[in-house]
Amino acid sequence: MAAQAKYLKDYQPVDFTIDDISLTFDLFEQSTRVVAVSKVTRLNSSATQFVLDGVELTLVEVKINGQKTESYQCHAETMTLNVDEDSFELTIITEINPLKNTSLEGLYLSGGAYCTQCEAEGFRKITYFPDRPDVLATYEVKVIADCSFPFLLSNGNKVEEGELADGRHFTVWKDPYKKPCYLFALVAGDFDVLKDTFITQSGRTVELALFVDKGNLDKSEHAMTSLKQAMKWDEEVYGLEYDLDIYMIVAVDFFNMGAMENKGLNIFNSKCVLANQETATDKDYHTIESIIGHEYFHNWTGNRVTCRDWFQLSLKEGLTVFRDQEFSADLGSRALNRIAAVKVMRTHQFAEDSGPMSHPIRPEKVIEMNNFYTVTVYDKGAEVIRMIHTLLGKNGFRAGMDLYFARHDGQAVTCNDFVNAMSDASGVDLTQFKRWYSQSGTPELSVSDDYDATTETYSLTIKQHHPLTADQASKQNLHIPFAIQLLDEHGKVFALQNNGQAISNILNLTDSEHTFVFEDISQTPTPVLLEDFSAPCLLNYDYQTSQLITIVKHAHSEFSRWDAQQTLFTQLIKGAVLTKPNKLLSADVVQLIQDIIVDEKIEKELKAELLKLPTFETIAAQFKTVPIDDILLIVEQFESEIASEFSESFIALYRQQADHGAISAEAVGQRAIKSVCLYYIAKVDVSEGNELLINQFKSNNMTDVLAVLHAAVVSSHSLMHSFLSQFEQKWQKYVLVMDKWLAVNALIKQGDVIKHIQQLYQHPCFDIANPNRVRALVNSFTFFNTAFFHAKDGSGYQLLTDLLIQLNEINPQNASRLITPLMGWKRLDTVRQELIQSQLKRLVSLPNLSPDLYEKVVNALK
Ligand code: B3K
Ligand code: ZN
Repeated sequence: MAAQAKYLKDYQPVDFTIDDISLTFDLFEQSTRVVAVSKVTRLNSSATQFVLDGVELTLVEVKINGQKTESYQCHAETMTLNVDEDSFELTIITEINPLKNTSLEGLYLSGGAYCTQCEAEGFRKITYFPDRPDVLATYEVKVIADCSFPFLLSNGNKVEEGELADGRHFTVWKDPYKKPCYLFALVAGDFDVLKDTFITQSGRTVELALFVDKGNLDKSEHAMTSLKQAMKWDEEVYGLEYDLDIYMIVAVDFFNMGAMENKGLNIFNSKCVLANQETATDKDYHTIESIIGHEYFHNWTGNRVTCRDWFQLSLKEGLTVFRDQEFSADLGSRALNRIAAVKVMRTHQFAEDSGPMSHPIRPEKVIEMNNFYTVTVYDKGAEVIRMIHTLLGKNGFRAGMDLYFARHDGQAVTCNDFVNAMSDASGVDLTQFKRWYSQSGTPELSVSDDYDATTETYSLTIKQHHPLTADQASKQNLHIPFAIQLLDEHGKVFALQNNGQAISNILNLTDSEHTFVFEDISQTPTPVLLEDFSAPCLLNYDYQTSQLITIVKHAHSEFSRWDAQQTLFTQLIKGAVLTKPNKLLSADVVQLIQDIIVDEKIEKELKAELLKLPTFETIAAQFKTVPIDDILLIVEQFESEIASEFSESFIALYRQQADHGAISAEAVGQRAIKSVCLYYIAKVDVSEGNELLINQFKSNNMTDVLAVLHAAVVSSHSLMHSFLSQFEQKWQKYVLVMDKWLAVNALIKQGDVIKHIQQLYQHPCFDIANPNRVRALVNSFTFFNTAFFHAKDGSGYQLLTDLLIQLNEINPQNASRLITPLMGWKRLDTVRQELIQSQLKRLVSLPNLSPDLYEKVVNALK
């Protein structure tokens, strides 16, 4: 039977709810007994059947008010209980097999420790329960296990513990806050613990505990520091205080996502916790800070106020991503954080929104909910919140958040409830704005302008256009905040005015076309358009190269400078794909790059960004049919020209960077510059450059070491093999670092690349059941080894599909995430289209295709 779709329009409140549940887990690897005692209340007096979800459970017994009953029916994924009381106690005893559970959803074993993952619909793999987020209950949990598992953890506060016979022991946990079952968590294992405390703004002391695999305490400090910073930030910016006496984080190796915000007991992928200078890059440090913050911020946006149904996922995810982005921006560089977020949008979200899985941030139709933890729901969702922030201003937004919590604390609500609180608190009309929640696709904004020197007026005409998407056949105009700045030739900003009245630099677009007129503009201005990426849109404006150079060199906004550089390089590459010139670098671009290299005022990390070309996807987005081979060729040519033109400048710039080996922003900036220099230096295999590579490879800092390894591999440098094997020798026992090695190996561009990757499947550190290992190797290949993944003999597509067929049985969620690079096949040339289609057909014909892959493959083949 094909998997069934669910629709937002069909939402119905529950007939029965569970207000309180007591769970007892008697943990055994292959047969864990779960006793669930629930207080059930009938909400709809005419209902006589209580339907509970349950998957892969062995049912032992059902009791109503303590009496064994047979008055139920079990179906494939539900149990229907016949009921004639308004409130009763329901006892359900089930058995589950954590060892066999490779889906990493429900209760499973990770490296010998028991742990759980219940979002979105994993609680049904633990016991029969109405597994939906609008059933809010208080939980008491008893965990029983062998004493070889010293730590037995669950949500809330520990209220009891003790010894039992046969070398077993137990703990009892009580969570005073009502929560949906997706926030339930249990962990049992042996760990090292980093402890700390945090004193809240009201003076309460909260215990903090970070549980890591034995021997990893030296890699846990950064996560703890990040947690304390997040707790403080949420108090300062939103007045939100933590509400339990203890906050626990457990790091596990087998995890499908980055982390999970279970109430009081976050479970993290170890890769998003563990870091020290030797083993983690500066980017890893940043990721850890942002994910620790993200999960902490969920305590209010997600846990205290949760989602009514899963279609509302962006209610908590879009908002929480926005909050974690602002947290990182306040802690570090606002511009760099914005650049990173916009890269994600342009590289991944735009592609998703123009492909077969296009969906609004509040989807309307879902087969497998796990397929909707997407860049659209998360990152475009965060952009939508950011636009609300822009429209309301800082104070209006804060008033909206305050009202949202005042109205909805302890409830399961909708995106509409959130937007209503925002508009009610601020008085800003968000009626048209709400369409962002229901409309998919990337809006296209076309801008034209006109300057009249005699009247000194400048007019800007902006049109919004909404291309149709796979999921929607009609589109409406959106309310788009369009930020601008007008610069003179030196980068000075013109005041915006009309009729003597100041005009805000945020223009409100609501119709298909608007013309804005600005007076007192003394010379043809250079417009900075969609400043700070004020709306998640594509922009069409016919920039002159000289205008872009003015912005890159003179704009005050660091983001705008980077953005103009991206536009400049993208335009250059796009033009070259069509004309195939012998030389790409014109004199003015050479001058610009040289100026950037020597400019000592530019912040270092920004300088590094300004010296990189746009991502493949950013360039590909410029074409209806993506000319893969041409883009690769031109990018390669462009980079080689930069590398040889500036080879001495890069070496000089490199030598200016002192080696600090620390975590300060300055040190991070220096490493970023050294990395970009080495990237170009490695392309010119000369002895002076090679010396730099060899020296930096000896560093004790992973950012430095990985930069060398990456530069050597992608340039097929003569030192590549030596570096790879030295790295492997040194780190073979530490899997998280070996993930970096796997990822770099997947970028090799020489010899039989497919065979090389197949051989890596056999490497002692590789484990197909571990999502980190698989993603490190395979995503790196499919996303970044573009030439070989898209090889015209189809071998790259086949390699991925072979793996998906295996993973379909082992871990469908992971399989479904890895299929992304095959989804956009309609935008490729006909040869590749056919090759991918034939692989998708292999998948669709599998007898046991999981709902996860089914939903994607069927959409892709439509
Ligand atoms: N809420 C979790 C993600 C759950 C994934 C379910 N497949 C992590 C987060 O967004 O914070
Ligand atoms: Zn989240």
